[in-house]
Amino acid sequence: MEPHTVSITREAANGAKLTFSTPFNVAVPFIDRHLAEGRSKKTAIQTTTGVSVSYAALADRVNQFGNLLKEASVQPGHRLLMVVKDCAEFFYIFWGAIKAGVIPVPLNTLLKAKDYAYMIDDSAAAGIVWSPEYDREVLAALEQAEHHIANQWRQDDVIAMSAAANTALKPHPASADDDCFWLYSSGSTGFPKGAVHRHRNMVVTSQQYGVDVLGVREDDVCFSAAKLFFAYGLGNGMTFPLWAGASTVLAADRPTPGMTFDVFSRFRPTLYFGVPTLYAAQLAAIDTGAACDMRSVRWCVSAGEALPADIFRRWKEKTGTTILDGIGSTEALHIFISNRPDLQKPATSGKVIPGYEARILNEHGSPVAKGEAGALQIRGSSTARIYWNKPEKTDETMLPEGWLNTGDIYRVDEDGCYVYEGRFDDMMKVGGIWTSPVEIEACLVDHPKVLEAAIVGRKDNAGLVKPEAWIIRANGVKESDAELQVELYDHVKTFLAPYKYPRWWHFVEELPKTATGKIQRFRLRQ
Ligand code: 3UK
Repeated sequence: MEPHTVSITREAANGAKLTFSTPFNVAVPFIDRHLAEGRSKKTAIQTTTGVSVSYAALADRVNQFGNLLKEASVQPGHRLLMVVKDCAEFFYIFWGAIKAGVIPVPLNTLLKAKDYAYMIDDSAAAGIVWSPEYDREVLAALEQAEHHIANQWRQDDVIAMSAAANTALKPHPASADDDCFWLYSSGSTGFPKGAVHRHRNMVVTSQQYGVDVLGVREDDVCFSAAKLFFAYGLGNGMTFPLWAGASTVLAADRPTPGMTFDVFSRFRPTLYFGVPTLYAAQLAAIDTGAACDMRSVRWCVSAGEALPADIFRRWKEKTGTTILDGIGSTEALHIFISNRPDLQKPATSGKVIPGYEARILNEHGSPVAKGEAGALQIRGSSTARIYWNKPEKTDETMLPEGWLNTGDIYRVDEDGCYVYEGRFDDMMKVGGIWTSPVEIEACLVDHPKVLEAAIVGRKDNAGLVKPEAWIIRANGVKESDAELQVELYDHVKTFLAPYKYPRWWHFVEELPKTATGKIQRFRLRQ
């Protein structure tokens, strides 16, 4: 095989079989291949701020950024943290790093200084790039962290510097199984875990889900409301279109109904990727008269949390398009069980995607009886190798023989469709993003007027989970419930990512506890 290539053969039952050359650097098939295949002039990226980037320009900018890393002595295997908004430069930085053998680590741009400080220390990164929008939290994190990052680059400066670099770069001779990039996943204790992904993993998800399930093709225009720093957005908005030689539309601003409707009419995307909370907000906007023209869209996709059947039906009725719900995870990189263009069952996650296997186990580790709920494990060739520096968490999640413990409770219904039944831990998905009750509780208890706090997930009117707070006031606190609520709301908004604030507040005299003093969240939920 030619270096840095993938061969795809078909197996009737198992979908595509992928074989990788040695050496293999995944930047070559995702970026450089398109020049050899005649797509130099084709638009790879459009942005809502009017930027348009061809495949040829993309390849040049990727090489320049890779060369800049070499000039700065960032070595193969070193980590490069990215706190970068959705923009063309995200691609140059991410792929330039990979091509040079450096490990890019895109971080959630909604986080706060203490979160970034943790990741700086955990990754011991050699470099960090951030968009100017995140100056405040990133600069504070660089102050707080113990690890000193040698290369601290504001996005605009480093991109300007790289414009002087050579536009030719030899790919670092990695192999398909080598570490390629990381994505942090939130832990139930509030400490994020860096999932270490290999060079082959983005090829596997782009082919097995992107091409073989969704049917992404060269003339598609992808638009992901979920940002690139999520595994979901990274696939939707970057690797799927690049794999197919298609194009993507990037928007840096917050995904609101207005912003997305504007993108639909200006850019005419053919594939749209959202999360249930946004579909619910878009439907509410349509109900109050907002114009949403979806005629260009072939399929809509939903992931991150379960899509309520009611949203599926109303969306189809109001927009004429179908939402394909699928479950994916940061650890699996993308969707592994999904509804499909030729099979949709609302209120289920659909069926296992060819190329993945799934099993549902009971508390003794044996397969459950037909139709019973249990622990969902999956196996496939896109799953993360380990969590960085977390051997115990790795052992709980990355199991022998390639099985991945999802932490989800699932059952299989009479049609063979997978039905989501909840989580084993107390983790919640809020707007499709992991939220730890422990982290919100710790933040509330830090406030001098709070003695104890408990957070549970509660469903709102659309059937989507949001945090609900139960608070015991500290001794002598005189404020009314309403006054205290405002104060605590401001406190949480200051110290935690914006989606983590409680939507309902209760001030109580005591909290239900176990004999060992652990809060019984399940009793508060009832
Ligand atoms: C939950 C779902 C029911 C489930 C993701 C698509 O969400 C993604 O990754 P995360 O690491 O979270 C994974 C967890 O989220 N979940 C996701 N999708 C669904 N539950 N129905 C769904 N459709 O608990 C899962 O374990 O943030 C989604 C692609 C890539 C992703 N990383």
